[in-house]
Amino acid sequence: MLAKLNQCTSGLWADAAHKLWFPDQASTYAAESDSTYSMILWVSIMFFVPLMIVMGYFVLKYKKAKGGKATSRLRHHNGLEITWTVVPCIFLVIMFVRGSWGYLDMSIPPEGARQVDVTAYKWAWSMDYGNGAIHPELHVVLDQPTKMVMRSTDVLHSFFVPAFRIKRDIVPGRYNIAWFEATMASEKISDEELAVILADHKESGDKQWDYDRHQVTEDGYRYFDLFCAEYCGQDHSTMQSYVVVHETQEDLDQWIKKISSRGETPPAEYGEKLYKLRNCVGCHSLEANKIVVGPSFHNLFGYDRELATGEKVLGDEQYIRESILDPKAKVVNGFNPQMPSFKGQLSDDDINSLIAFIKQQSDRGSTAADLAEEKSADEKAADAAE
Ligand code: HEC
Ligand SMILES: [Cu+2]
Repeated sequence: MLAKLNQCTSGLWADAAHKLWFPDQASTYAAESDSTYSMILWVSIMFFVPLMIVMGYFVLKYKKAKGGKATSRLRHHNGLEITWTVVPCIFLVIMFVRGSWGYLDMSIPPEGARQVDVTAYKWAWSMDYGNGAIHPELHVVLDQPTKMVMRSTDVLHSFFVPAFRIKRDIVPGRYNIAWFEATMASEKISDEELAVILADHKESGDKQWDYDRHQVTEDGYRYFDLFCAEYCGQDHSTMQSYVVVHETQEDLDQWIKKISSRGETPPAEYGEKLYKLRNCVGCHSLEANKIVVGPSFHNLFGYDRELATGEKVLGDEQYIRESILDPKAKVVNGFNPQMPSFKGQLSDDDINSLIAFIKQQSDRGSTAADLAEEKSADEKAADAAE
């Protein structure tokens, strides 16, 4: 009987309700989750509304008239007592059973699921696809289970993709596992359309890719939203990412290859890319007097900084490297030690690229070696001219 009630509560109600106010159903969980939700909602409404109507009616009907006498209380009615205990109980058991089925399914990743290591930190996401391929967007393959091993480097965050009906807290100090299987691929727009959007982006002068404005990723894919669903501090509301569902494994592999290596890109240019991708931009501006959460990168290189301890230290390669790997070792005066460590998240080459980029932001960015090189190049050019 349970199963039957179950069935009839899911289909109808769920269908009508979810189209009204739910996002796409884009994972294997979505339909089941929605129907459980709708069932609980409608059962609650079914009890709440009649109860309130009857209560209101009785309040009026049995209102004590002025000067009238109070009537005696009704003591007991077995039939009523049993009915209003047993009937809600049946509904509660159905809710519990359906909830547990869903929960168990979400808790146990199937074997052979593809793994992505997810790191949440104030206030961004970083997805590690292995072999140094790290990106803030989550990319997965259609109809294939993806298992996420998630950790936080600072406070409590929560992984939430509404279209997949998946939400999992990320508690610092432990691994938090979740999995899902996407059932709706992200459309890829044509190269011509993408070219128009890229031109628009360039023209806007935005430092970061504006997903809301462009409605596609930088690679031209439509996406599902990924939010942090746990209030985690100042910029919690901007702690968003984007999920792209590739139609085939090859398509995903190609994308991973594209993001994984610097290749021929010059270090400073690649450093700028990392500055955005790893969300340094969320806390460090490039303008002289603009403080976001941390100090600006403008004239960081080659100048003295004052530390919280009162010491002075020169902003050189060694200091920047240490600041990235072990930010709490030397805290800049006037700032909270809010920066997450990027140890194990950036390769040596990544760090060198970032340093090259930070150098560019300083008028003392050219080191003695650079100057000597420039000079010898000038001399060579002069020699050649003669
Ligand atoms: C959550 C915000 C946050 C993020 C993200 C962040 N930082 Fe920081 N960073 C800070 C704060 C706050 C300070 C100053 C306090 C300190 O020294 O720890 C700082 C200090 C620094 C310093 C020393 C600056 C100086 O003026 O002496 C460097 C270099 C630095 N960060 C580089 C980076 C790089 C590179 C990234 C990205 C890979 C990054 N940070 C990401 C918050 C952040
Ligand atoms: Cu968060």
